[in-house]
Amino acid sequence: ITRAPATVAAASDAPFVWGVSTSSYQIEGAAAEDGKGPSIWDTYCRQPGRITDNDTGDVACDHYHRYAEDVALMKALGVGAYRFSVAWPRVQPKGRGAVNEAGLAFYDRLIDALLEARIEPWLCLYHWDLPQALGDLGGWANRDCAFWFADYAALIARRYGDRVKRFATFNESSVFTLFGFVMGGQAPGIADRTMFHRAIHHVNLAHGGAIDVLRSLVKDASLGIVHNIQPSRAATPAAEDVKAAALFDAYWNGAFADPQLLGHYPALIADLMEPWIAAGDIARICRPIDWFGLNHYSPLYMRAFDDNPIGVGWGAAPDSVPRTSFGWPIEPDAFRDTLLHVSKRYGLPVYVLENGRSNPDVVDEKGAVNDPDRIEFLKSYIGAMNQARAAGADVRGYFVWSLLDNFEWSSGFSQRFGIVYVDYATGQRIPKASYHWYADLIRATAPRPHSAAS
Ligand code: GBH
Repeated sequence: ITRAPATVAAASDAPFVWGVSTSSYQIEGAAAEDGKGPSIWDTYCRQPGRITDNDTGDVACDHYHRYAEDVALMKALGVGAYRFSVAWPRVQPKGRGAVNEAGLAFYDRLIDALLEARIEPWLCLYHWDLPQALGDLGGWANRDCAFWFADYAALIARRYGDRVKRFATFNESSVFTLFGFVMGGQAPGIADRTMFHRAIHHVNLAHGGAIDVLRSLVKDASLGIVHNIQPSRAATPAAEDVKAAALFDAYWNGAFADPQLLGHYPALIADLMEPWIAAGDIARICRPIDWFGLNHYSPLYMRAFDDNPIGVGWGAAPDSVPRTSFGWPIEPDAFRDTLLHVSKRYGLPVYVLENGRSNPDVVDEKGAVNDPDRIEFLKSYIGAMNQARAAGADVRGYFVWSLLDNFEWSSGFSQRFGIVYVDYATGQRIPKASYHWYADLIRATAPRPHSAAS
């Protein structure tokens, strides 16, 4: 059989991994089932007006009950890996103390099904659904949270470390701290600069502590962190906007990755962080890890803005830049540049753990979902990734966000990011055209170990 030539040339002999990503609160549902405790997102969604149409993740994709079908979809897709997150309050309802066996058993079933399908599980410990009981104690603004997180990491390591080797500590720490404590739009939804700075530091401590725990408890562990790195550009040439974009860059791109991997806070925020740093903290935070997980969608356009705790707000991209239906700029060149930047700055193998776009997808008369815009987007971004690889970026994998349409945080179910359509009324899954396109790409580029020998 001859296929179109692979669009991906291997930059090295290391096998390149194709995957898909999801997160617990966005797909699982079963928000109060089998002993799961509430998370700060369960609480936040119940505050009227926070979420588009006042949607919640109570049911979402019902993945908690339909995980076997979702694993079958991934198997047919041909992905080698699946990144998911564990809902901390599902396995430890109050975030510390008693564990919930029924919740732990769910991830056993999921992991076993993945292994059976020969899909490598990539387990992320934290994708934003903090147990509400810890939120009540100040959440990430409370330094103790870092140590509760280490205990949770130990629970996960002991339970799944025989079968799971790939672990990430946090997904997009800059996003959940900035949106949660500064910009608005995410739980806990408190605008407070001091809490924000404390949260940054405590998440960093939690990361370092969890890395140590995972390293000591999991044999042959491969450990990483997931950051959303986006160039922060000034929305206008005005000096105050240029300054605002630089400050935002320090928070968004540097406040976590730099201390974790380089051992210091970015210069622009070092003085602000100083009051929260205790002796020995930087050494606790900066622990050796094995890879850098990169989420990337678009560059940022920022401006000076008086009315929030850091004085930086959202600007707009130039009119000439095309956008998704979510309004996000489509700029694959920025992705290429970001991959080169991250690879060089941190010197780690890079895995793209999220990339994709939302689209107003609909089911047509034939029951199919055609999403040519998403295919175009994925083509151009994967093309940009390959340019970065050809230019020397050590990129080892690419995961589409997302396997399924899902609960898009403050936008509720109004934004569809899946390569599989979900009918929320019935739970029915319909693979979109982009799913079939991605399956073909994977088939055309995956290493075929058996054919080489003959
Ligand atoms: C990720 O966050 C999350 O990890 C995931 O849970 C989420 O579902 C997914 O992406 C899709 O949103 O208006 O042009 O300035 C993404 C964080 C932060 C990315 C804001 C885009 C600005 C777009 N996003 N960002 S723009």
